[in-house]
Amino acid sequence: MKATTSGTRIATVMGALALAMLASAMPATASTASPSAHRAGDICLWTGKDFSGSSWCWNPGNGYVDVPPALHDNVGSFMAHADGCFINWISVPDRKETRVVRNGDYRKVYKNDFGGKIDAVAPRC
Ligand SMILES: [Ca+2]
Repeated sequence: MKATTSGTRIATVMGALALAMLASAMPATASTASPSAHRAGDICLWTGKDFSGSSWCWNPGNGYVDVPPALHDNVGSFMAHADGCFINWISVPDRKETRVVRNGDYRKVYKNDFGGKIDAVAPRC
């Protein structure tokens, strides 16, 4: 009887593990299928204010990335659904100006601020 009970427990734990794995895999699948430009987990940049104009999204999994030419020193607005870091290179590779970006941060008008300087995005400063 005792053996049966522990066997059931193991099966329950395995079932819970499988569900947890499925749940953690779901957001990635959903975001890949989303037609929206801004997916969960991304930091998206726009050339215009109020999230208008050309846009580009960065994901922490991309690592360090130089922003596309259209957005170089030309970010009008941004929305962050991930933590990251905006970088303005003063002198590569040792002098840079940075801004920490937190999940949930956004700016409708950013060009008059650091958006007019952004060269790259990275997972951390
Ligand atoms: Ca710059």
